[in-house]
Amino acid sequence: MSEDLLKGMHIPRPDVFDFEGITMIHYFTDNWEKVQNFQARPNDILIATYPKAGTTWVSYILDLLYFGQQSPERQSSLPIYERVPFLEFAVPVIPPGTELADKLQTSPRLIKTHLPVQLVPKSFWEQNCRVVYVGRNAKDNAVSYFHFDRMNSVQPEPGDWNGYIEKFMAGNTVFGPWYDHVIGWWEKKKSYSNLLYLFFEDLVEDTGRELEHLCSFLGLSTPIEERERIREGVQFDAMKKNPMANYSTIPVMDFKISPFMRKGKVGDWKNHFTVAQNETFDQHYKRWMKDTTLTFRTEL
Ligand code: PPS
Repeated sequence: MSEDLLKGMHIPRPDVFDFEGITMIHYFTDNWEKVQNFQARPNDILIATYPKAGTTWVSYILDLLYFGQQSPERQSSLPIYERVPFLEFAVPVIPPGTELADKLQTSPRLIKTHLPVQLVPKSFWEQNCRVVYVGRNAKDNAVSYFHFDRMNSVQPEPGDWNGYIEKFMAGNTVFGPWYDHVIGWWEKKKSYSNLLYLFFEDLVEDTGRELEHLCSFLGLSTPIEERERIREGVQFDAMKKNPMANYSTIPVMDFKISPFMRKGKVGDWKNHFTVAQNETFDQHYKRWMKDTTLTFRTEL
């Protein structure tokens, strides 16, 4: 599709509805039959996250680990959302995620999803695909999601921040409750060994260490110098400047409202939560998370 056509395209804000027990919008369910019947291949790598947990960061890291040495044209002209198709995405600004994934020429194919574990197409499990899950603490995740919903017309209107936290706590943000998402994938890890569970906070704390972690999970022996180059290339400031990684080429986001690469910090929630909001959130959090061994850091 030509850039001019894309710029003129009006994407109406969608309504939410219940879909298989989670809050959804039609942009992620319109292609559902093809999503559910998607044929994964044994060497596919699925990058799974709740929205705004570090998907693009890990996608770009994996892309560079596997294909960073490929042609300079690829590095300068193929945006991340085409390198790593978003499986359930069905917004008429780019081809549906299933189609982009089917057309990928690279091996392994890197595929992104925000689906909760129970809705992932079964072929990924049947093929024993490797899965990298990224979790981010609920407070920063909620803040990031709020700003994303403000600037992205594919998402429902977020309303004000106070109402948004209520919605987040009630599990009514798109893709359902953050709580169930992070726990569902955490539980999956117990029965499915091909799953690496990473944390956004760990990536911020020591990207190099997490890169090593990824390489060992994926069985990659990327030379140290190359790993160091990748570590530098995926720092927040570098990615923010990089049009292939910062989503500036997709027409549905208004960076004047808020950029995709917004802050990239742990603890930004402190600039948003009032003391009262924080207390209510903490109490609610304890109830939802009381039965899990999963813990998150809200500051470093
Ligand atoms: S999406 O739309 O769900 O795919 O978004 P996602 O990529 O999961 O999350 C976007 C947030 O991740 C931050 N980000 C980074 N932080 C630090 N370093 C790097 N390299 C990096 N890349 C992306 C991005 O800034 C969003 O978080 P916030 O808190 O809004 O800044």
